[in-house]
Order: sequence, then structure tokens, then C-alpha cells
Amino acid sequence: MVSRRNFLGRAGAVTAAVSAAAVSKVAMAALPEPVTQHSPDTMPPLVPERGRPYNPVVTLNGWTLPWRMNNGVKEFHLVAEPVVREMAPGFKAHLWGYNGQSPGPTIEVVEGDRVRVFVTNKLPEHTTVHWHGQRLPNGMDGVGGLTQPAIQPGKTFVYEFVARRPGTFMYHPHADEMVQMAMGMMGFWITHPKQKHPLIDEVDRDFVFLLNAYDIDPGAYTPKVMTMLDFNLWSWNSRVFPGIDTLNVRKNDKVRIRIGNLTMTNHPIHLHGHEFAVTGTDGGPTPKGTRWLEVTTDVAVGQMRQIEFRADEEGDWAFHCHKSHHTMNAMGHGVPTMIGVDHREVVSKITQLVPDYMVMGERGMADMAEMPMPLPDNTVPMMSGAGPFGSVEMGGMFTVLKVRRDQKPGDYGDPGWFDHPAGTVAYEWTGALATPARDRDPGRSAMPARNRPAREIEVQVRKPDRHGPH
Ligand SMILES: [Cu+2]
Repeated sequence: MVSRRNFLGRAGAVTAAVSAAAVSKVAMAALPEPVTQHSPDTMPPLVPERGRPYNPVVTLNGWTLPWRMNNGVKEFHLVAEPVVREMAPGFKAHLWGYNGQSPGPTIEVVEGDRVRVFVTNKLPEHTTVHWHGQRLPNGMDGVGGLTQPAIQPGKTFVYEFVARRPGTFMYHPHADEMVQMAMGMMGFWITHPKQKHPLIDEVDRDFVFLLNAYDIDPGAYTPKVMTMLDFNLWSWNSRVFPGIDTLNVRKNDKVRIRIGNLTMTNHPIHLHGHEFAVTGTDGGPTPKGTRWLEVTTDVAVGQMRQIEFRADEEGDWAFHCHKSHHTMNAMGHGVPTMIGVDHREVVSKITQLVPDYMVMGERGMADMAEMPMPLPDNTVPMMSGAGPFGSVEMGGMFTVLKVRRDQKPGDYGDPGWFDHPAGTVAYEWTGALATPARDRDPGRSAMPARNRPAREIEVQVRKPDRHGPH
């Protein structure tokens, strides 16, 4: 969460960038000082001190890169470098990112801004930066070999273009992409509209995050870069639940969330308790006549979806990817289904040899959330989020939208758990239970069953050892 300490740290970083802009002409000719960030917390919005005003975004578990003005050009300095990312409390990954973190900082500009981005490569191999979705001169598009020579280690390249259309964009390498994106090289770019735009509404809260995925063995630190689909860490901005910050808003706020997908599979993102409209894609704001209400929007590979809604229901609302494997983290998938398998006999034999042997999955996986299981060092436990009523049994791409009537405008701090009004929580029925009426009659349906077995047969299925890509 945003603490005063972090806020001051951030303010200090911004001051450094601003004072760098205020010094002599000699310094003006120099590169903007690279600003780095190591805290995994959500940083407060970076309100523009000059230029056209806009309502800044908040990057979930991330930050926005400060800039300097140089003769009317907005200058940023990205440093591609190895970073250590705390993906969840107690679990750190050795990734590649920008300016101390993965994903890299969000770049925020205004439509019509001339932008100059210095990119310094501190990686052990060459890189480039592709500005995904932008209109720009071909030679600024960042495709190594095609539109520019790659940026060799130790070198700095300059990208310069006008941010022509408002919208949400991503940045990532177009050089050894498979490795560099598997290592976490990516970031967001927001271009705010220059003036009131007929298709872009003013909002009270504007959140951004990238969907990303890693394959890191339990006890290891570095992602396996050859993995194509069977990742084991499904993350938002390289954080896994319960390490993902909550989205804290005031009741009746108009909320915008921009979600970019740089994983290798699609993610149906689902919000509880509210309906939203998809108001923007990679191509810009959607025409009003194309908008309809949804509670889930699929964000395909390489896409961005911008959703908007009025947060008019108080409470703690789940917000997550609807692929259930993506909300049960850090698991290998080559595990046989053990539900209904009686382990008693085999367990008694094994415990004679291995006293700590533990049965898994005999009654489903929910036990996993409760059991204190010995894990290798630097491993994120599965499904470890604790809610006010017990384990949430989730991990990975999951967080909570917290809607509160007393959340102050501009306050992104965590208000704690929702205090439910009396009589509004599901409760246990303690009255008499009726005997359910069951109908075994094949029925008077249009297509009656034929060749029914003489007695009911139960099929016992044990799933194969591995399942395919999902
Ligand atoms: Cu997903």
C-alpha cells in the first residue's frame, strides 16, 4: 500500500528529475538522470506540474516515470537492466526490467506532446524498445534489424516522436523477444487526450496493469525462458495474489481500468458486483454505439482493454482472471487428480519410511490453502490469501475492488475489510432440511433415451498424467 514513506521517496525522485531540468545549458545537453524505483508498492499518481493538466493514472504495484522538459520536448530515460522483483511477500524473482523494476515504469504524456526517450541498455545482450500501438515514424518503431540496429549492451539510443493519438499503449523489446519478455521486459504508455474528447470520459480513478506470466521453479529465482504456455506464475504487473494491491475507490466514483496482455494466452478478466463497458482498445476509444455492458472481458494476447464503470456498490468485490488455473498459483500441472482416491493404506506404508508424508488432493485442493506445507526457500505458496472469513483459496491473477463511501477522493490507501451491514452476509441454515425429491424417470422429453443400461453405472475416471496447453 501507499505509505507516507513511499510517497516521500517518490516525491524525492520527482524533485531530482525536476531539478535536473532546472540547471545549466550544459546539463540540458546531457541525458536526463535515470530515475529508479525498487518498492513493489503502488505509487500515488504523478500529477503533472506543468504543461496540459490531466488526471494521472495509478499503476497497480508500480509507478510512473518522471520526465523533464527540454526545449518543448518531454524527455524520459529508460534503463533496460536486470532487476529483483518481489512478486509476493517472501518471494523474489530475478527478472529483466526497466529502471529498477519489472514491469517498467508507466510513461504518461499528452496527445500532441513531442516525446524523446533515451534507452540505455544494461542487459547482457542487445535489445530494442517497440512502442506497441503508437503512430510514429517507421524508424522509431523499435524492431531490431528491420527498423534499426539493435542497442548493444552499454549503448544508449534515442527514440523521438509525437504522441499522435490518445490511448493506452505498451512497450516491450522487439529483439530476442521470447527471452526478454519471459524475463519481464514490458511497460505501459498512456497518452491523455489534449482536450475534452467526445469518446473519452473524465474519470475519478484510472488504474493500469499488465497481465504477465513467468515459469519459475519452486526454490529458484530466474524464469525459464523457453516455456511457451505452461507457466506457473500468473501475475499482474509481476505480482501474484495476495501480493497484488487492492483497487481502492470511493462509492460512486467513475472508475477506469486499463489492462494490457503480454502473456502467451488470453485472460477473461471478471469483475464482481458491477457491470462495465469496454470503452477502449489498442486502437483507441470505442465508438459509443459499440459499447455494451459486461462483467467479463477477454483480453487476448497482445491486446489492451479499457473498462469503465460507476462503483456504486459498497463492498469488497473480487476482480480476477476467470481461467481458474490462473488464480491458483505456483503449481505444476502434471499432477494426477486424486479426488475420491482412498490413500489410507498407502499412506500408512509410506509414513513408515517418510514420517512427514502428506496426502494431497484427496478431497479437492482446498486443503492446500489451509495446510502449513514445508516449501523450498523463495517459493510463493499456493492460494495463500487470507480474507476476513478465512482463506480466499486464490493465487495469481486475483485482487479485490474495495468500494467505500468514506474513501477520500485521491486516496488510494487500503481501507481494510468491508464492514457488512447486519443481515447482508450469507449465513448457515440451521432449520429442518427437506428430503429432496429425485426424479429417475427418463421423462417425457422429445428425445427419450434408448438402450439404457439395466442398472446405473458410475464411471470412474482418473485423468491422464499431463494435460495439454491451456
Ligand atoms: Cu488468465
